[in-house]
Amino acid sequence: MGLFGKKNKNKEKGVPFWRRNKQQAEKETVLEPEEQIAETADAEAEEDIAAAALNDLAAQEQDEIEKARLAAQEVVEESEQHQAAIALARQAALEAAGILKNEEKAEPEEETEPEEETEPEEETEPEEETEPEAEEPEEVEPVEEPEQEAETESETEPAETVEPESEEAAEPEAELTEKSDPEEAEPEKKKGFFAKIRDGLRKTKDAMVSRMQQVLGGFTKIDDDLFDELEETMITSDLGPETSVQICETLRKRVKERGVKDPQEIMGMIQEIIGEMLGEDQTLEYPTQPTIVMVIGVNGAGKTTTIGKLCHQLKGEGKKVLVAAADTFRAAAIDQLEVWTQRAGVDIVKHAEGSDPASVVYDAIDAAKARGCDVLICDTAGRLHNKKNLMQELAKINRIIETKAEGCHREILLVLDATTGQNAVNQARLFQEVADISGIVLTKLDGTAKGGIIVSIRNELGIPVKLIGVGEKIDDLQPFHAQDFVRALFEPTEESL
Ligand SMILES: Nc1nc2c(ncn2[C@@H]2O[C@H](COP(=O)(O)OP(=O)(O)OP(=O)(O)O)[C@@H](O)[C@H]2O)c(=O)[nH]1
Ligand SMILES: [Mg+2]
Repeated sequence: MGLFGKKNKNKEKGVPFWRRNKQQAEKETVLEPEEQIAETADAEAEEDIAAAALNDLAAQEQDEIEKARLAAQEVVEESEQHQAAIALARQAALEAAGILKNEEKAEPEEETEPEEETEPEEETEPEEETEPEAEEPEEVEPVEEPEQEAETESETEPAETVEPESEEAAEPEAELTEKSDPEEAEPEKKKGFFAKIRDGLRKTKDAMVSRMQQVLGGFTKIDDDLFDELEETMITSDLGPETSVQICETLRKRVKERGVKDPQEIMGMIQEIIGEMLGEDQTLEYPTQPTIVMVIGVNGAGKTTTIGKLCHQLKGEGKKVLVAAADTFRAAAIDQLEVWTQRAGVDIVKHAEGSDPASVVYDAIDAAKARGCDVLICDTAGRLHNKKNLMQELAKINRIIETKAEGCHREILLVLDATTGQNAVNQARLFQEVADISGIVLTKLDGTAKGGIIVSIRNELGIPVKLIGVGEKIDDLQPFHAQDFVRALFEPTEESL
């Protein structure tokens, strides 16, 4: 008997529910054993069926879940395999292009982006600004004992943190010495100044001068089309629109004045005009003791490397050099600079990472004076995205230099990466607004076809290019000589050295 049958039977009674229930209960207690057994068996069978159905459902669900899990796992594995394949392919491509090394080096620079995090430190600057002397006693003590200071600093700095950096950085140096030690070293030296620039500018020559020559080779007479094509070639070879237009205007005038008819004469005239645009050479000067050289520029432009090279150069000239590690923001920046100073054999003044850059400069000026240094070179943190920070930091360092090194000759060198082409010119414009730039160091000329920006920097911004970087080695920094630059670009490659 089912459940519904029981209910119906109870309703037929027509008595109050409590009595009905009671009667039913009594009745059930007096059921015949067979009847009772049958009813229990029915109920159990139904329960068994329901339980089996539930079990089936659960098993199915379990199967589906397992299937979905396996499918998801396959997708993940496939994607991992793809990622690994992509990474391998990328690495192979980079190695083939020979740029993996550079990219690896660039990584830490990218990491420096969260410089804005350092803002809080800058917020604390005002207090220090007003009382820079407060820091002086602690810092000045070692300055009076110059040799000790350098030692103390290197002692306080955990050697372990320096080692990895120096190992990494030392690698290229080892490579360099390997390259420069053997017989190759001699021809390398004999190659000389000019040949090095010429080698460094090879790509720029191909992109700029060779293309201009191609244009001129396509004309038998000088007309507007020739000037138009020349102008276009100049613009696309990183001379910049403004400078290209100016060069072509002057060229038109001179062609007319001199009655030039042969397109082949044009090349010499362009060389002449560019040479004039570059103006007189201006080199770094060190008239006071100390002379203070502040090195600024965006991340990765080559500031620290340039400082290392410059130290080496100045040391070679017998000058006493001190370096201030005023890039206290980027992780490992101080260690990187220290490796360069060790290579060059010059002293460094450094504080802990994250400390106030102006106070490093403050101490370094004291140290430079106390040690009778000829040149104090200050490394600074790369800045671009945050003009306000840049202004604040540079202004503060400037104030320190003005008060602490009054009367000392100052050079503010803006380091620009030539591979960034016209962007470098824009950077120079930005920095010009916040600093009194006395010269430009154009780095990485060796790896770029965009060397033409030297002309637009000089012509459009009026800032002289004082130094050029033509490689990563310690002796790959050269004073900029406009005429050498022009010759290296325009004169035939076959020219004897
Ligand atoms: N090929 C070439 N590479 C250069 C030259 N100058 C610098 N580099 C490389 O450019 C990279 C960045 O140089 P850094 O000196 O660290 O640049 P930075 O401006 O100090 O960078 P931040 O400290 O991050 O602001 C390094 O890998 C250097 O080896 C150069 O003249 N030629
Ligand atoms: Mg640096």
